[in-house]
Amino acid sequence: MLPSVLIFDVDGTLADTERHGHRPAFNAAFREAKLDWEWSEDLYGELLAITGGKERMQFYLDQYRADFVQPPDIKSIIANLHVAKTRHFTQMLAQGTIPLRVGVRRLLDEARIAGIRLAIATTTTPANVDALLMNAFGSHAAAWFEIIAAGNDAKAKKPDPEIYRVVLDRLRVPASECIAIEDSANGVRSACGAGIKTLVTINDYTRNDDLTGAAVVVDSLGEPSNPFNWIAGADVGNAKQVDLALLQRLMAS
Ligand code: XBP
Ligand code: MG
Repeated sequence: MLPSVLIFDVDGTLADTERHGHRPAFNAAFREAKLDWEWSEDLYGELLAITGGKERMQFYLDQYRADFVQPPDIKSIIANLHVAKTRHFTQMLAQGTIPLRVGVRRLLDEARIAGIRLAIATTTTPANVDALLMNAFGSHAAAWFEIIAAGNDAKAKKPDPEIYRVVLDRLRVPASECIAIEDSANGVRSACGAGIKTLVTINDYTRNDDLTGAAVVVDSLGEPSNPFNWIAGADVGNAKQVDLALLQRLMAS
């Protein structure tokens, strides 16, 4: 049996957006506001423990900047910084500097041809998803996804399962008919918490994450000319890429 629905995470899964996308966009917003906050690649790896850009900035101040006296209106300062950060991030996407990960386009095409329903479950801001889809696939791509659940669609962000439950509710499908595609521990906890079988494609920021609960872990969705490496979980046989045959095998495992 094939899954009826594939639910994709966005950041780190569809594209490697964090290191060379969100991180420099945050830094650009900080510079613009004349703040001496600068997130290195290593520091950003630690900050990724917290999902959501506004939540991540607050975490940084609380945990790393005891020297910064937080004014009473810190929430609105962070909200304004986040608006600027989203502007920088979407501009970077429009410049085409952040490519899709290996195998993403191929798997989306195969799923659509087979009539598998598609959805997105992400903690990122909706404008970021729109910009990513628009720049990677063109204006018609948002319509490929029946539900795009993002940002404030869930009160509690990943690792809470709420965003996946929102998708299941709106699609009116049981978790048992879906497969989630994620890249991180927070994503796995969220999808598995909603009872969804989860395939993980790790990236450089998440390769040491605790991915307990994932059905299978690979290092990309793979292509015939650029096969994935199996990391953990279900036996994938001789598979070189995540395709419909492998999804079918996962559903049965
Ligand atoms: C990734 C995130 C997001 C982005 C930043 O979530 O944690 O916070 O880093 O996005 P996912 P915003 O992998 O679930 O897509 O700044 O728009 O919150
Ligand atoms: Mg992710």
